[in-house]
Amino acid sequence: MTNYFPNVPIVKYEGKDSKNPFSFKYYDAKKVIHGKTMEEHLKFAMSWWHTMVAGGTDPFGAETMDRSYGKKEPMDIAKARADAAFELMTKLGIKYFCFHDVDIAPQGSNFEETRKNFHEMVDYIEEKMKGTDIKLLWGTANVFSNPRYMHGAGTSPNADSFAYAASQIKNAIDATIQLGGMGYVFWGGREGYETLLNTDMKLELDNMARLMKMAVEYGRKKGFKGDFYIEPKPKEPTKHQYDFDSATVLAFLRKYGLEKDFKLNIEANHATLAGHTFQHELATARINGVFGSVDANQGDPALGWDTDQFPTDIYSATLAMYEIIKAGGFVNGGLNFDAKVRRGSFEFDDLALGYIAGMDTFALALIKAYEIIDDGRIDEFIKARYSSYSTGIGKKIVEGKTSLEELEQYTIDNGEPTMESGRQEYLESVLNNILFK
Ligand code: XLS
Ligand code: CA
Ligand code: CA
Repeated sequence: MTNYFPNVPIVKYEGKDSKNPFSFKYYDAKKVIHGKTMEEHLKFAMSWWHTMVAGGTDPFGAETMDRSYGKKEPMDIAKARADAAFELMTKLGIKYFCFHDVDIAPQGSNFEETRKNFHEMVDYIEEKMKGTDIKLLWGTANVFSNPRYMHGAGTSPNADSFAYAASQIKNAIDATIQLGGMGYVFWGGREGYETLLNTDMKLELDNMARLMKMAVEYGRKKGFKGDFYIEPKPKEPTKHQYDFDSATVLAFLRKYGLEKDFKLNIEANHATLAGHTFQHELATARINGVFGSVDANQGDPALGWDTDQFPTDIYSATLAMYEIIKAGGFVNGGLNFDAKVRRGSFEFDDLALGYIAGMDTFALALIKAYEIIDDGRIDEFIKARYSSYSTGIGKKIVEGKTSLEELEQYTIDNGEPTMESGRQEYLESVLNNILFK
């Protein structure tokens, strides 16, 4: 193994009383909880872009982190990054990774050259995967950074940009299949608009669906058995992103008949940008049968943008795990840390410490979510709250066996409803009681 992270040991579970920063306090990979190991429940993944590539730039400043691993030539840097990625994943016990095409290989001077670099790096990574149990969670194409996508990709007014994006997506699907990935993500980076004064919204959405249909047809033809995902986000970079939130994406999928091939990849920070909680977005996906995968990170409530921080909010993470368990857990999906260290956390050690913090947060969240379910007070309360639909007139409503006329007669006979408290404060205290016991 390479030694790009000399201070980072093979990180082990040492329990909650350990003071060793390079140890897990809650994540005990092989510990069985409700019939599955923590590792199987959580399916942690590393995001290539934030971890191996991003150097900490922001609109006001240059990179603070060197991610060239002592190499000069673009292909040498790409290979060193792959070596470093496998070292880090091995040391942290992370078994999955996710990437965009542009993350793993340098751009050439034209499409063909870029494609050649890309496939060379896919082969390189395939080689690295051999002899490890590290897998690809999902692949995707970056069709938002290059200037040719300034007006969008699938929703660009320029058909040549659309075609370019389609070509990138084709190659990224090929790579996903080659590396055995079970997911392919569409995050609509610039699929949205700044002003309706220059936008044909209907054509843009129709075209986006056309691109997705072609991707499904191509992927299935090539033998891809996994899930396609849309990752909702309400804004940033465009003012209005078309994939605003889970409910909006669901309506899009159903309108264009894509709901059988697509599920959702829900990101915590995107949920909060949409004015929802992470739990709300997961619950919406769950009750509509489109829960797929998760990008676990968090925003900062005092900042209105996508800060992609490693998740440490145990309250939000626990309620997210509660939803994920209720959705039946991950099948093809997993828990990708689409998270980056802060610009000031520029040392290599910080990367490992960021992942340890995030993995421990979700490990504890998994334990606590099952405690909530086993405790039963919250689920029983919800069940009891709707018990009027199990008998009498409520049962008739649910079974579709009544009418406005009958309900009117019922109301005349029944009079005013007897109301019951929603007990929110009590339930929040139950949650605290379980979290901090
Ligand atoms: C950006 C998105 C992006 C997707 C993959 O906000 O989170 O990183 O997950 O393109
Ligand atoms: Ca994401
Ligand atoms: Ca994000």
